Parts: sequence; C-alpha cells; structure tokens
Amino acid sequence: MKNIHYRKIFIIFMLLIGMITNVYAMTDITVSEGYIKASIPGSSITAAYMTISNAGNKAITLQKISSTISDRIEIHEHSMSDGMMRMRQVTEITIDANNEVVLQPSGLHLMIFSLKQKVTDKDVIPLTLYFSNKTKINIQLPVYRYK
Ligand SMILES: [Cu+2]
Repeated sequence: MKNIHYRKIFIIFMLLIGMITNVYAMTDITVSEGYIKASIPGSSITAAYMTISNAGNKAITLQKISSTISDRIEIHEHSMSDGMMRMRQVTEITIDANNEVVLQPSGLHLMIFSLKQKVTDKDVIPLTLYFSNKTKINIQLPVYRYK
C-alpha cells in the first residue's frame, strides 16, 4: 500500500538524519556517543565525553581541541594515587590502529575551562578535534544534565 511505502521512506530518512547528527567520519576517524555535561550554576568548568574510533591501519593521536565556548580545553585522565582519585592533564590521546578510545566519567575526558557561556541541557556545542595526521574534525555535541 502507498501508505506503508511512505512510512518506510520516512524511517530511512530519519535513520540517515540520525547518522549524520550522531556520527562524524572523516578519513579513518569516527567520533560517536559524544556529549557535554551541563555546567553547574556558579561553575565555569565542565567536561566532554565521547568515543573516538580509528578504522585505519596506523595509530593516530588527538592533540588539540578547540570550541567557541572556551579557549582552554585540556585532555584529562582520572587515576588512583594513594587511594585517592586524582585528575591529571595528559598531552594527547593515541588511538591505536583499528581500535577505539572511550572518554567517560572517571576516565579520560576533555576538561573545558573558563566557559564563555553556560551550557545547559539540550544545547548543542561545536567542538573541533585536531589529530596528528593533520586531520581536523568538527563535531556537534549535545549537552546532558545527567548521564
Ligand atoms: Cu578533568
């Protein structure tokens, strides 16, 4: 029936939109599952999380991150030392060939300092990731209050 046909096209269309908005692929690098934590009132820092996949046969390194919301975005890592959870800055993240690195709470994350604006639930924030092979990826990350 015609009606069913239209519904099928609609579903395919929505799937395509979903792929375009959730996954950014350029060369061998894919960023998925990305989000930024909503900033707490009175605080000017927050963090971003995502999965970075490398489908290529060479390791690749994330070296720099920029965004319109901050001039200072660092790569951080949580680690246990003397029984305490500590954060430390790392200079880069290497994604091995045919592998992925997950940035998540209590692990690797992007620390966003000196926010120029509040980031609240349902905002969408642009970020640019700079990699060792001169690849630059622009992504749009949704903001979530809890996740
Ligand atoms: Cu941090």
